[in-house]
Amino acid sequence: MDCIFCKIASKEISTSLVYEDDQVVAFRDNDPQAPTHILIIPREHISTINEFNDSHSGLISHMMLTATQIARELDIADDGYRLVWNCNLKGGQAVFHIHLHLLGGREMKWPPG
Ligand code: D5M
Repeated sequence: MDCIFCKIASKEISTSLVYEDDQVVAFRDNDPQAPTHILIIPREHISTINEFNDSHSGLISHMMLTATQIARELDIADDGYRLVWNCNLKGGQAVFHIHLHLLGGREMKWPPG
């Protein structure tokens, strides 16, 4: 499968790695929308969050906990940050391997565009 995030997870493509374990990889977004912009991806290929089912509950929890841990480690937790899942084209998804955006280091606007 020709998936850029699978290639990042398998280290076929190098990236600015922030964290990795047996389930997830976190790296800096190459088109940052905030001073801190990290993507947390599962090693497993899942195209969109529409595919989530009960078997993914542990993974979803782990991705969220990884994001909050990275936010603390990068010192954006106290000021505040945003976690975003984009789903499908109208949801703003461009890469079809799910990823959780962690954005911080600036004030966020609401509603998002
Ligand atoms: O977000 C997809 C995000 O993925 C977008 O912010 C750019 C980022 N991206 C794409 N390719 C790379 C590589 N190779 N390294 C780092 N970041 C990357 P979406 O929610 O799908 O719009």
